[in-house]
Amino acid sequence: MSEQVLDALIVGAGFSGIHILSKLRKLDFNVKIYESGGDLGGTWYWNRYPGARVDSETPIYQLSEEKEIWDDFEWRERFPGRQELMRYFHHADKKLGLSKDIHYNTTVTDAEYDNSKKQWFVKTSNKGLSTWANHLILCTGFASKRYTPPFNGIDSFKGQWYHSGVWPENGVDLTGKRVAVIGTGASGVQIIQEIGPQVKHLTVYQRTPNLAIPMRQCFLGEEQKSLWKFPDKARYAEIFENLKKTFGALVIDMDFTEKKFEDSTPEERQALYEYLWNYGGFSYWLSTYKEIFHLQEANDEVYKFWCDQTRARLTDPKKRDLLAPVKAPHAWGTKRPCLETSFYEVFNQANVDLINVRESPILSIAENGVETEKEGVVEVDVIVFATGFDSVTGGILNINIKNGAGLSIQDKWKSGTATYLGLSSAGFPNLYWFYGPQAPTAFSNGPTTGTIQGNFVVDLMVKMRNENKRSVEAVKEAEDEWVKELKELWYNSLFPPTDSWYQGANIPGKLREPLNYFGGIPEYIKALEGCAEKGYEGFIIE
Ligand code: N01
Repeated sequence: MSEQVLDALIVGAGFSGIHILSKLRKLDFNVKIYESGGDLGGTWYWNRYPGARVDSETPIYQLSEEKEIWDDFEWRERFPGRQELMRYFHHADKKLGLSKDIHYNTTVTDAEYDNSKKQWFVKTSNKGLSTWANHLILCTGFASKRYTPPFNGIDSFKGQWYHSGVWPENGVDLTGKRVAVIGTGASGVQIIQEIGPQVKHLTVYQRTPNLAIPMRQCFLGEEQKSLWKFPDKARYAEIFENLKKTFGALVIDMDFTEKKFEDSTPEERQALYEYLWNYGGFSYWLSTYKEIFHLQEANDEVYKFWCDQTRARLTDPKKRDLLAPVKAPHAWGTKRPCLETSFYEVFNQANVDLINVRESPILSIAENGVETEKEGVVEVDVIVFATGFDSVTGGILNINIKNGAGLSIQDKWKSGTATYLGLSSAGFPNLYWFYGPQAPTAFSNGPTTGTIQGNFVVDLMVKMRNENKRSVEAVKEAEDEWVKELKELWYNSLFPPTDSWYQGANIPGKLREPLNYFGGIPEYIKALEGCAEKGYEGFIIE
């Protein structure tokens, strides 16, 4: 079953996918979305684990250009939970009629470019559904390929086990159960603090402490809105514009301080840290000193502040040393700092144990529990793998993508990911991706980055339509230049020594390389605008 030729096929119905769908439709392009899930929402469709909520606050974390959506949508929480986010996506659907152009439960498996037609042929897992498309736009997100470590014996486990990224739709009743959680990233932190008070016994397997900071979550009643200085809707358009002038598009009315770390007194710095600590949210830490990510001394000071605050919340000396060690496990912020509400207090409960898998590695999953070197088998009823994703590149590389010469993107990127402007790759015409490799992705607000990149591609498609052009392809030299700039930014920061998904270090065997652009949103916009103003310099359009 093959559809007519589409102007564009979009893969994925999260923020980026629905923004470009709606924008292209308004310009009379013939466009569809293929989506693996059974509903809108992208990452929020799949991440249904207990306590799932976003770490970016209202009103930042939403589509900004679709006034039809935000104008009459009321967020109820400062940091919206998964249900609230799904309510937003359903509201968006009602307003924009998105679903009529979305094929759900449709996973794109293959895409092959035909040089003579100048079109992509796309195959799916859905009863042979396939299509030709002039442009292929991957909105697969940075965390769609789940990672479960290949522990021995996993198939022999007689209880239930789940990955955080594909939690059962109807939930899992963990009341009174013995549960193991492996992993303490953003997903693990949220799961642990949510289920700790419910379960009979919880054993947490930690490899690296998460340097988590308080969320200061609240419901948005009128009183709280005034307390937290929530902006009036009349200011939304201005706020959305201002966001694009800040490093990560993650904070309202703030950015990195003008004043340098070394030009501030220790008292001034302490006062700023305390203010941000009490305000909540990690995004605001991108509003202190740029030097935190470049100067070890600045980073050490922030770590010490974090450590002192956090250690004071923990009662058990052994857990305190594991969760908030005096010596930093890595430079603060070089691995995603997560937000928490009661994560540390949960470890003060008698029913919660913490195992350091660096000292006592997991040997196997036994039929009745998790076996580690020192503890032997800890018996559990349920195991939760909060072990993350083959991030940033995984969603793209999951699809068998081949260019007109038969070269796969997997082969092209074997010795290093190579993109131009973090949204296209030489040798692969009419193919784009958003919120993926070599863009500001991990250091930015998803809806903003997806919108900026989407608008760039929409303008390019309009130009091509007006000029009767049919193919656009990044030039290898332009790509080399982008990768060089990206690497210079990365290797001049404190990020490289830290094992994180920011550089592929969380997946055994994955090439360690900078996967995100650390130049900030304003510089990224400048690069895109500069390219467009110079007639899409770095692309060949034919
Ligand atoms: O995944 P992660 P995540 N043995 O990769 C551990 C976004 N997100 O799903 O740190 C033992 O961060 C691993 O240990 P280590 C957000 O951007 C956002 O939590 O590698 N442990 C780590 O503790 C986030 O950063 C939100 O040493 C093993 C954990 O598993 C990104 O998604 C919520 C192991 C994986 O953590 C990914 O977050 C959720 C092994 N073999 C996600 N392998 C919000 O906005 C891995 N680990 C709130």
